[in-house]
Amino acid sequence: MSALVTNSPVWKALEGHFREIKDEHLRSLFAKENDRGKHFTIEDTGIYFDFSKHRITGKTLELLTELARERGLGDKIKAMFAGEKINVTENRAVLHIALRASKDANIQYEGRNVVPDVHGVLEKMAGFANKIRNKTWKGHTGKPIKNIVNIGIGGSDLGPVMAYEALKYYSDRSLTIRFVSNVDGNDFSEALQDLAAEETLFIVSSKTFTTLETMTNARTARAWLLASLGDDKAVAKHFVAVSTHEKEVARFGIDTRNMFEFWDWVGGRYSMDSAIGLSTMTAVGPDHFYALLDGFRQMDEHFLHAPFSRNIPVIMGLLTVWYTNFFGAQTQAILPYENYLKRFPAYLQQLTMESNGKYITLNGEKVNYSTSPVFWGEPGTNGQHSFYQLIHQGTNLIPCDFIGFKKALNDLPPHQDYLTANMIAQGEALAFGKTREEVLHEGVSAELIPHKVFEGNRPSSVFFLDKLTPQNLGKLIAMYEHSVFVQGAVWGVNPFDQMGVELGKVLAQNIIPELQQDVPLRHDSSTNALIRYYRS
Ligand code: G6Q
Repeated sequence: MSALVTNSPVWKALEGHFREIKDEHLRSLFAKENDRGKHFTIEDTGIYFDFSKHRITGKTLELLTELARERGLGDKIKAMFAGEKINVTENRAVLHIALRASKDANIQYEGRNVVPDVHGVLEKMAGFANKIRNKTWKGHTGKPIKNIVNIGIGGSDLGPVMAYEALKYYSDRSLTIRFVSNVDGNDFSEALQDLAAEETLFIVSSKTFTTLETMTNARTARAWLLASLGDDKAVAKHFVAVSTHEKEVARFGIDTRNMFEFWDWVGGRYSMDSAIGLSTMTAVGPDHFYALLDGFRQMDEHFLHAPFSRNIPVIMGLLTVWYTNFFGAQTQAILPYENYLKRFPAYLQQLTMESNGKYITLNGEKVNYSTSPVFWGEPGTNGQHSFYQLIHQGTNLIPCDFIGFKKALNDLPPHQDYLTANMIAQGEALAFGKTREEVLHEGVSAELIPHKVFEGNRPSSVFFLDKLTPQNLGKLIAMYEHSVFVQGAVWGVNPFDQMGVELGKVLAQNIIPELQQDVPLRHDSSTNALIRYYRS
């Protein structure tokens, strides 16, 4: 018998329940239940999570949490925290939770506690970050380092970029921090064009240290440095590496004493709080980085211990399943009302879609249901002046995550009030819309009425926090990491491999020599023609 979730009794019950409530409007759900706006909220770890504006009832939640139990979510969470090799297709443990474990924790992997290793690397990172920040790390000509350029891609870039932008307020403004990811040389050229080599240090971040884009950029960086400083010895003072592969790092010519290690039990997209966060720590300082880790840890503990019905990532993950598989929603919008979180949606795209964008289950069966929706978004209020139109009146149902903060980092009255008012108003308008009667009452002419009516009944969550601190950022990231885990558990896929990305890493390798030399081509007629066009 197939183990697909669609065959489970609770799934069948959810299908029946969906038929009962699918046409119910949020207006009527709120009318029926006076304190719905309080009832469907969870306040924990300093996050106020309002999920009352979702098309659910108490019964929906009961069934969804029952589904999570039936899918063994509790055991799966315990297995992850216990260091079991739950990434079965790569035969690896999934221990990003160990990256933020407290010093006295004991997390066993293959018979040894990994926590001392984690803290050893954190201390080494702090030593490096402090030397850069207090200007005692000198470049080849004796000048202190003013510019840090992180070279990495995917999981070795998106987290660091997002965190740097998110925590810029806390960063040392005497340092210039840049990121180069794309193999497109324009990325490198623009990032480096106004930097002096003698004041620039490259952090080459790559788990494997073999990724085409990163190694190409790293070699170009070395050539750029040597063109200016002219001495191979300069490399040791201007390059450090973050990797799991000591041999490859040495082969590149980086002194392995300047290598910051992480481990194969940390997935790329789950690695921003490992040594991959070296640029983040250098920018904001070790204390803020430790506060970030503390935020992650608080959410880990909440996820591990809170009952499913009060568990923020569990409810989030189950809501995504509810809309994806029952309402047929194909996308979910991430809308932070905090400009410093402008790269947060891009970061979450990788975390969510690379994790659960899979049609084969852990049992090797092909699914007969949708898995990860497309995640996308932009900071509010900018999005309101562009794509929100489609969310309000388009033909797709798009559940929205609003993320807001009570306090602004740069307090410029009345900006924060206006920003927050917009966030709250959008959720209200999406849920309740504007009826024909209300439009009529405004004296709108008859032919315009259908255009000005808003059906509403469009769901959203609000995540409200005090202010954007490193700690709160850590909580938000861990919250999404764990909600992705919940979705993966229900869908029965492995959120921790990335065969599609691996494919991309080899495909271009075949074509590179064919672009560079006139060799016989054996592809399809379209691919052959494109290669010939480039060559010509
Ligand atoms: C992340 C992915 C992928 C990876 C990059 C960079 O989960 O596996 O985005 O992070 O391909 O890989 P390296 O760090 O090995 O260069």
